[in-house]
Amino acid sequence: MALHAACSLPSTISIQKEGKISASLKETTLTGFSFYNHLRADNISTLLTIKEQRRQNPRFSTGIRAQTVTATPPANEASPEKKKTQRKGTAVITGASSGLGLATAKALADTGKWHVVMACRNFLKAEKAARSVGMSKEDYTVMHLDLASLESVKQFVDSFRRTERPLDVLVCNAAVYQPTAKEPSFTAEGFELSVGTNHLGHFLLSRLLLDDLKQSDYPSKRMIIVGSITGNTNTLAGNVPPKANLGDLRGLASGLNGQNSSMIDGGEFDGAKAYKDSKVCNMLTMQELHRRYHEETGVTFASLYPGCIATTGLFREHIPLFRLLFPPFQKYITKGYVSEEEAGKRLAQVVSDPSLGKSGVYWSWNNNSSSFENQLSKEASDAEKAKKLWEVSEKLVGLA
Ligand code: NDP
Ligand code: PMR
Repeated sequence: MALHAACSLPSTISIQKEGKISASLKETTLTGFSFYNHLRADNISTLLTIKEQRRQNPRFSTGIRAQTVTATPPANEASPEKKKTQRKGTAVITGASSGLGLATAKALADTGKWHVVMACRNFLKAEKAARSVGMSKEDYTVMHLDLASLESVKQFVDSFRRTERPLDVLVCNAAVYQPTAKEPSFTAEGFELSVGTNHLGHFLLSRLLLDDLKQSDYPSKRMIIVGSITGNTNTLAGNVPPKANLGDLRGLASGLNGQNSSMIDGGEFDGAKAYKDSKVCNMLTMQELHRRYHEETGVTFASLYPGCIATTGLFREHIPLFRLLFPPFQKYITKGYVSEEEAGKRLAQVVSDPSLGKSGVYWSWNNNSSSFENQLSKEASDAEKAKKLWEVSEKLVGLA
């Protein structure tokens, strides 16, 4: 109830409904998944923990690298017949300086099988974050990427190519959430910040890096765009106002620049809705990529809801009372809470587990941490809307 008050939610979410909700949480779609779905055993967890022994590197203490280009050689130099199994994979993760992205980077690095390119807007923060979780210097490279600038996205792609590393997996993870903003803020090119960063920045990045992924000879090439339950109105969480709704995309089509509207559906600015809308865009984009490119390229496209990671920096702009109450609310009432570490292992599975190699899937996990293919909401699986979103987004980022 206090959380309810703290969040200034409209009274349409009644206490009675909340009571009902918490009473029936063991059931299916409320927590974002359905037990009708086929549940699969989580047979990667052992693999992910095999390399739990830390490889603390004393060179960490000698200072922070002031370059974005790795000093370690490209990892694909093994003999042709062995390289598919022997070389380390390279995974680019956007927003790896905190929360889910950092936990995923660590989980992958810990396997000893991955080199992680941490694509972050704050170089020093990312470097410190990698060290703080004990990542070994050989296992990661920090490179600058500000998704709120399309110019920066292009520069990142150029810099990445100059490293001559192959690209085996791209994880579009970074996001901003502005639930308390009264007025919109804008990206360098003048798009509303949440959709501009979470969707348009990643849209351009994924389009530009698709060619690089195509060229990878890694056994399983993947592109993952992090989605969320709150963008899916077929769940309880997705029905907490304001609900995601892209409408007919008129606001996006008119530039999302605040002159006509800063919301995709053309409505009044609402920071929480803008975030949820951006997550719908992420999930639609993943499916459109799958439809257009999976067969031709062999790349696996996937999205996921990793669970409610209530402690991350995502909620940094929320009011202090929300930040205090949200983790216990998710832990004890909704039971949707997961730790950053657990969420990182989940995303790492989507990156590398052979059993999660199917394309076009939105992954979720049940309470036993077993992954399954989840259902997206009507809007988040609307193929026509996905096509329209694709075409409008292409124009906005200068690809069409
Ligand atoms: P965090 O705030 O901890 O991480 C977000 C990351 O995105 C940070 O590294 C942040 O960088 C980075 N970022 C923000 N803006 C930009 C930008 N302009 N350019 C580059 N990087 C940027 O949040 P989470 O870890 O929770 O969020 C990660 C993903 O998980 C998001 O896609 C979110 O939608 C999704 N998610 C989160 C859930 C949760 O419960 N937390 C639930 C479902 C999905 P910096 O460190 O510099 O701020
Ligand atoms: Mg939610 C099973 C119920 C459930 C789950 C799994 C989440 C996840 N939330 C649930 C229920 C509720 N939430 C209920 C009943 C309420 C009303 C009290 C509620 C409220 C709420 C707020 C105010 N929830 C939130 C907020 C946020 O500001 C978060 C948000 O929407 O960010 C966009 C959020 C979230 N709830 C979740 C998850 C995963 C979030 C983080 C959102 C995300 O990253 O998508």
